[in-house]
Amino acid sequence: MPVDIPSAETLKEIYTRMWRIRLFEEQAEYQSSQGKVMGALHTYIGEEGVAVPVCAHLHDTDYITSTHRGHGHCIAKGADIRRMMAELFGRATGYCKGKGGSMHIADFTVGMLGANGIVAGGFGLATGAGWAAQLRQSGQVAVCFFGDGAANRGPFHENINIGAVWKLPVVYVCENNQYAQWTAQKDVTLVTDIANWAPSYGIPGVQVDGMDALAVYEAAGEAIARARRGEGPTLLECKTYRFHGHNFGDPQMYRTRDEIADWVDKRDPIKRLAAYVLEAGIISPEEDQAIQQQVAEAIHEAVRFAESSPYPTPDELHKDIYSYEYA
Ligand SMILES: Cc1ncc(C[n+]2csc(CCOP(=O)(O)OP(=O)(O)O)c2C)c(N)n1
Ligand SMILES: [Mg+2]
Repeated sequence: MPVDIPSAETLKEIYTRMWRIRLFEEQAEYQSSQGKVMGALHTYIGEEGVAVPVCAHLHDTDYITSTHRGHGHCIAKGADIRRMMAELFGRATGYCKGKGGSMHIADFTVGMLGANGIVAGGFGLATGAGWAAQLRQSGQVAVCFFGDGAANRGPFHENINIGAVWKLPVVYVCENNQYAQWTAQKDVTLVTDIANWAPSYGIPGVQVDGMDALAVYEAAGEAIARARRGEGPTLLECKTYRFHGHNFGDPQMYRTRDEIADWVDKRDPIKRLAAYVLEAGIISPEEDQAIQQQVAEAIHEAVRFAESSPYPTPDELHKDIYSYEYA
């Protein structure tokens, strides 16, 4: 059992946000099956125990960078689910005016610097945000969420190295769900414990059970406090599992039903936190029901908001596009 247990208020908020991710994405998958969602959809279901307790230590002024699997990060950092749903529906009221879709949602007002379709694309952004915070001496921290697959790309090594040398206030959080698309991690690297890379760059590497929100809360708290003290980055590896396919519609031929059932039935991070908060009397069974109901209602409201919003007009096509012309 971790030593650093969140306050009852924080625990309720963590629990609520984990449900918000789960139900938002179940709804998004349903809406995808109805042809309402434009573009690809990668769900975070099963991994809620990572982003939510990490972000519980952050202020709106702190930064996070995300991945192609970004809804969980957005919701954990406090983004508006109505604008998120509208973006998935391709509507003008969405975060990117309906022109970006799931993989480009950002909300600078809460420090969410963006989902990212480029695997390992968040490293440079988070490291740069950390560098800017250091130059400003603002006390802000940047958290870079990334997958095990991203750890096999160059930006992982380059950014962690420079972050370590410059003692930047960045925490690199690996969501090691053991698969990159349809490829098992063990088939493409002999270093399956990502935290083991940390000593190569002279920083602490910490490994934690990513299905245990309390353990993640404690480990993230230490790493974020260290970054705020100016002592530099930590590489925090959270072992986790995505319950659904890589993307919506993935037939999942690369892993067995038994393996999936083992994680879903025995290690669901929401069930696990529910068991703790109910047992400890922090949330009563009635409150638990009320939380789930309120979250479900808010998500239905987000769907109504999205459906009743207009599509972007054709003249929006060439707006918000940046290009540089060489002379
Ligand atoms: C630079 C780059 N290469 C390949 C892809 C295609 N791609 C999309 S997601 C993905 C797997 C990423 O795996 P991981 O980093 O473990 O994240 P997870 O999907 O498991 O959350 C790949 C290879 C991409 N989007 N960008
Ligand atoms: Mg992965």
